[in-house]
Amino acid sequence: MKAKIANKPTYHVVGKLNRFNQKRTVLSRTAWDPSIQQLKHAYQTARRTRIRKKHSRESSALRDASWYVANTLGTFAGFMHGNDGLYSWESLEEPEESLDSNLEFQKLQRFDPTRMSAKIKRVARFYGADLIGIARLNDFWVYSHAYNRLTGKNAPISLSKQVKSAIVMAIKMDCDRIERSDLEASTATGLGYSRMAFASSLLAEFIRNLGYQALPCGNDTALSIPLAIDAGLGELGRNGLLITPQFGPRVRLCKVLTDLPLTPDKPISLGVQRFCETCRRCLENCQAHAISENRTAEAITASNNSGILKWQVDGEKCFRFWSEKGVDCSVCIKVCPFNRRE
Ligand code: B12
Ligand code: SF4
Ligand code: SF4
Repeated sequence: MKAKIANKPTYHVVGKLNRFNQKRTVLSRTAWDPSIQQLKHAYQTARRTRIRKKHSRESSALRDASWYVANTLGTFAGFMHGNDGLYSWESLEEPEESLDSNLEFQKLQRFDPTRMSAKIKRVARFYGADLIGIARLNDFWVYSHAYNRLTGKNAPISLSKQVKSAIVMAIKMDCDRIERSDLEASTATGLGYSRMAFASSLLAEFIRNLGYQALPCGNDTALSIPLAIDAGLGELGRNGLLITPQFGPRVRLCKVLTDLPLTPDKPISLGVQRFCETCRRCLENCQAHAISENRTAEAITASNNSGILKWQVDGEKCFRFWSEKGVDCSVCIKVCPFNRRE
């Protein structure tokens, strides 16, 4: 399907929007909500028993290693509250080792934001992003609070008013692995997460070296899908995921929030929403029955955002299904007809 430039994003805001508290996501609830905590324990048990028995030692080793950067320097395991590890909002380099010791003083001046935007995209691609778009940052997509799963701290997020742009990057996932077993799909997912931490932290450091603020973000700090739609990377599908013209939903998303003056991209229209009305493949293939038949702007679980007309996904059912298998799932990516072979 051909992408057309649209004057405004194709999603429908029909109710009152409130910034979402990260504490309400299913992943955060694994730390404080007893009903979801149980699922986390079941997940770990199934992982130790079912997955280890079903798959070879090499397959498990490959899968676990692909998550290594994400789970360590990428702070995914347990933290995911932002501003930590490779996702730190300040450079981790010692001041005397960084390119310039007084960046504020040496801020790059007098440049054309449109040219700079093109440059940023080339740099992001060089660091490993497959698709890059720039959006004017809509505060509604920034979490109201960050949640630290290890400490239980739920601190308000307040960004500098100068941080006006989101550079959104899509990292494609391996097509063959997404199509094979759940463990192989999780290997592709893990590599995507590790590449996210790499690409976003390097791009942020590049921008800091020009003298500007840059906040690299993975799953933390803001909702990636609406940001990606605003940045012209694709549209929302029935499966609750961003559908890109190039790879369909087979991408991971990360972003860098910055005060570097940039020119935003226009959103695009692919006709996804109309296509999804009749397609229903994700709905029919999701064994957890987590994908909705009809669109609504109401939340269907404690972990949904209300106010936007969309096919809601029941994240509790989705995560319950993972916990039974002991591994995450990518079936709603695999079966989507927009997920084409390259
Ligand atoms: C928590 C989470 C989950 C939870 C479920 C969400 C929940 N309710 O808690 C669990 C762990 C179950 C999960 C499952 C999956 N996830 Co997930 N998840 C997230 C995470 C970390 C936070 C999202 C969130 O806060 N959701 C809570 C509320 C807001 O959920 P919601 O109301 O249902 O809204 C969803 C969508 O409607 C959309 N959305 C929210 N607000 C708005 C506003 C507008 C205007 C629009 C258009 C859309 C939109 O984003 C939300 C995604 O959960 C994001 C990263 C991020 N920061 O965005 C990744 C993320 C959305 N997941 C992703 C993926 C790929 C998956 C899985 C396929 C697993 C996998 N193999 O990776 C499944 C798919 C499930 C599905 N069909 O949606 C990708 C999506 C990439 C893409 N192509 O869009 C993301 C961006 C992670 C990443 N790094 O790339 N996920
Ligand atoms: S990840 Fe699997 S369980 Fe979750 S919504 Fe997609 S198909 Fe259903
Ligand atoms: S599988 Fe079909 S219904 Fe589901 S998101 Fe893809 S195109 Fe839409």
